[in-house]
Amino acid sequence: MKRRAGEREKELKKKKLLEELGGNRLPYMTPADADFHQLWKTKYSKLIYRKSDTVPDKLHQIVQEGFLTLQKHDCFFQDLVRIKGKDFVTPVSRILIGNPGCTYKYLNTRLFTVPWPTEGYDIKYCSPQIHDACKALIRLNDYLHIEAVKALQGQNLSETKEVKDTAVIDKEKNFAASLTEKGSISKDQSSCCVPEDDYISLKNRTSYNLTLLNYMDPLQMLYLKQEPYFGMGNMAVSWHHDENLVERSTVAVYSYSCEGSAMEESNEQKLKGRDPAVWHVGLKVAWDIETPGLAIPLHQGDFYLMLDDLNMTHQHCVLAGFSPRFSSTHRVADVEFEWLRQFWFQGKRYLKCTDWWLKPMAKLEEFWRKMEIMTSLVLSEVGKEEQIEEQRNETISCFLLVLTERQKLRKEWTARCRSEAAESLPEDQKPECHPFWTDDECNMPLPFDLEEIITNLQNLVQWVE
Ligand code: A4F
Repeated sequence: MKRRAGEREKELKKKKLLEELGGNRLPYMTPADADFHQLWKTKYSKLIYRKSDTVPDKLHQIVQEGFLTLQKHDCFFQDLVRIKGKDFVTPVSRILIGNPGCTYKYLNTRLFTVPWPTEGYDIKYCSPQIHDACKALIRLNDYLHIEAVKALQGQNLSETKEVKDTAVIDKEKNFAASLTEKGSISKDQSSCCVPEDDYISLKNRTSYNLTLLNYMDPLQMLYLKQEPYFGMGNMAVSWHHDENLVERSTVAVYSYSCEGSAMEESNEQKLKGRDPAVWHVGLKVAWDIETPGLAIPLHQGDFYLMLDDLNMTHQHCVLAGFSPRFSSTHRVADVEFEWLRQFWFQGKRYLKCTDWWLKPMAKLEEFWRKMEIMTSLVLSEVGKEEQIEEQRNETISCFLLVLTERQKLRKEWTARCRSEAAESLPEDQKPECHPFWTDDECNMPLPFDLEEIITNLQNLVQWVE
C-alpha cells in the first residue's frame, strides 16, 4: 500500500514537471559541449565509461559472436511486463544468462537464467553454439568484474585502497586477466592490512551473478517514445532505476551496436544535441531539474559502469540510434521468491536454450501441491468446533490473511495471462497460467477460486465475535 502511494506521488510530480516545462526542454550535455567533463566530474563521477579499444580484441570477438548466435537461435524475447497495474510488451527483446538457479525480477516479471557453464553443474544446451555463447558471456562477466574492482579502488569507493589477495578475486578470473595485462590484479598490488569486511563488501558488490542481454533494431519498431524532459530524441528504454539489485552494487554494461563499417555520424550532428544515429545512455540526477542531464555516446564495443549508489541517486534511459544494438548488462541480483507462476507465464521460451529449469520447477510444484494439501487439512480442522473459541478465532484470522493474499495473486496472474498484451504474442510465446485447474479436476483438494472458502471463514469469525 505504502509503495503504491509512493508511486502515485512520483507520478504526480512527474506530471507536474512536464506541465511546467510545456514546450521547453531542460539542458543536457554531450562530449561535444565544453563543460561536459566538468559536469561529469562533479555530478556524475560514479559513472565510468571505457572506449572499445581498452577491451581485448579476442573478448570483443567471442562476445559479439555470442550475441549473434543467440539471436540466430531465437533466444531473445520481448517481455510481458506490468507497470502500475497495466500490461505492456517491451520494445526491447531480452534473455537472462547467469549462475544456475538465479533469477532477476524487473517490472513485476521474473526472468530465469539460462545457466552459463559452471563447475559442478551438468548443463545441457540445445546446441554447442549456445554453450559457447554462454561461455563468452561469463568471460565478459569476469572481465567487467575486474574493471569494476579497479574503478572502485581508483575512486576510493571500495572503502579499501587495495584488494587483499589475488586468489580471492577469483580463481576463474584467469582467462579475463590473461586477456589483458592491465586486467590482472597482481599479488604485488595486494595489501596486508585490508579489513576483511571491506574486502567482502567490495567483492559482493561487483560479483555479478547474471547478465540481462538486450536486443533492439530501431528500424523494426513502428514507434519509439520521445525523451520528454531534455528532448534527447528516440528512447529504447524510458528513464528508470534498475530494480532488485544488491544495495550499492555496480551495474556493468557492454554495448554492441551493429554499426556498418561505413557508418557515418549523422549530418544533424552539426546541430545541437546528441547524434540521433548513435546509441547513447542518458543520465539525470533523480528529482533534480537544476543539474543538466548527460548523454553518453555508445559505439560498438564500448562499456560503462554505474558504481556504488549511482543507480539510486540517478536515473538512466537508453537512447536509440539507427542501427540494431545488443547490450549485456551485468548485475548483482537480489534473491527473491515467487517463481512457479512467473516461470510458466513466460511460456516455453526457456526450452529454446536449455531444459535446466524443468527439474527445479517440477520439485517446486511438488512442494506447492503439498502446500495445497496442508491448506485443506487446516481448513477441515478449523471447521471443527473442538477448539477453544478464542484460539480458533485467531487461527482463522491468520489463515484468512494468507488465503486472501493467495486469491489476490491468483486473480492478478489470471488477468495477466489473459491481457490484450498477452494475446498479441505469437502462439509459442503465449503465457501459460499454471498451476490452474477447474472444479471438476478432482485430484486437487481445494478449488482454484478461493472466494467461497474466504467468505465462509469470514462468516465464521464474524459469527464468533
Ligand atoms: O518506455 C519503456 O521503456 C517501456 C515500454 C514498454 N512497452 C514496457 C516497459 C517500458 C519500461 C522499461 C522497460 C525496461 C526496463 O528495463 C525499464 C523500463 O522502465 C518503462 C520503464 C519506466 C516504462 C515506463 C517507465 O517509467
